Amino acid sequence: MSTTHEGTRTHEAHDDIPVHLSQLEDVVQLISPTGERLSSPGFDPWVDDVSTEQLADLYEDMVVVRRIDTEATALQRQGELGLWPPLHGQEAAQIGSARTLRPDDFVFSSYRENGVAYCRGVTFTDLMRVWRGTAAAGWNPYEVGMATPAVIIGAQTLHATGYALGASFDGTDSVALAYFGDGATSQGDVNEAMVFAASFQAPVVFFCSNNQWAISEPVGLQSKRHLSDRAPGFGIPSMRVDGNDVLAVMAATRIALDRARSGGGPTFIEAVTYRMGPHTTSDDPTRYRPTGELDEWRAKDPISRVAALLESRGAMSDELRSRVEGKADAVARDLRAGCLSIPQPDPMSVFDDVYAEPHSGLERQKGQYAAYLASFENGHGDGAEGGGAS
Ligand SMILES: Cc1ncc(C[n+]2csc(CCOP(=O)(O)OP(=O)(O)O)c2C)c(N)n1
Ligand SMILES: [Mg+2]
Repeated sequence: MSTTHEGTRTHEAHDDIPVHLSQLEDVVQLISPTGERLSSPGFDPWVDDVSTEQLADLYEDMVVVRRIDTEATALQRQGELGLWPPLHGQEAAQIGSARTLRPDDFVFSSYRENGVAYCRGVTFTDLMRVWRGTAAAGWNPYEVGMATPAVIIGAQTLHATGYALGASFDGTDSVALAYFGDGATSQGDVNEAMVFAASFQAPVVFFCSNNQWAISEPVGLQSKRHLSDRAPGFGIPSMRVDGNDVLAVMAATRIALDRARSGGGPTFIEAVTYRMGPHTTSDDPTRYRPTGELDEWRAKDPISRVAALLESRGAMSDELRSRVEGKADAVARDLRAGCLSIPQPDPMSVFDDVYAEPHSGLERQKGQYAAYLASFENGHGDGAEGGGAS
């Protein structure tokens, strides 16, 4: 394997890579799991400017985002959300990458990048809409520079590549960043996007959060090599970083953004992380996850290693702890209030905005649904007095 002066990998053979890939071997790491600042010559210059105060801000972001996740999970368990896809464990991958973006860059994500949405300025109410089942899309993408999440695995990589091409045709240096999972790399769309991006040198960053699982399928089953090794076959340079290390993620994303902005085309980043929770609140990982794996990854927690680094620099004060806790508490309160404030839409509005023009098939379905709703005592089909509560 070789590494360029920028720290990115070229496409030489890797015959020594083990088949079981759920380990942190062969990754770029700038903060060890126990909080030591490690050196990596190709990556250090890209985060030299990150001061201890900024590191504390990244720590705050990660704690807040974990709290968003915990609160949303509680809301789902309390019947206020239909579903929630937890990001617990993936905070550094999301914060480290999203905090490097400019407002005029554009994010295309999967359903799990709720921490990225937080960084882009999506409001808590908007974040909750789809999971509460009250909207098909929660926000206006142009207001925050982030498309609404794709549930169709990998589809957003095509959107990102197209957007990136458009940005370069417009003569801007904005970059599109596509977030997707390890499982998505087996999807046709992702492979097509990489071919297209390489052919036309689109300013797009492919950010793969390898959280070791695609629902119940381990990454080692779908790929016998590191996922980052796939990209060079498309002519796309790649990096494999510790996705639980906020600085390594930040450095890699900055390298990729810089290349894209300066006409160097796409980059693939594999952020090696771990999904500590279930796939969604409908999943039970104890049915397929090997015993001990969770504990193994708990020891590599993205938040505690930054806390340890801050501690070693004498920067982990009671004041910082209470500031961060206060912020997380406030965010959790706002998230809950925002969720509960979302009005129940009129059931018939589900037919709005599906087709540009009305047609007989739609009218027939509307009639059938209206008759179904009318068959309930309150005429709303939800058993609630007046149909308002959920
Ligand atoms: C095209 C398509 N196929 C299958 C699914 C069902 N599905 C939902 S999530 C998922 C696994 C995705 O795994 P990964 O890409 O690793 O992302 P993660 O959920 O781990 O973040 C699958 C197969 C889907 N949503 N879209
Ligand atoms: Mg996955």
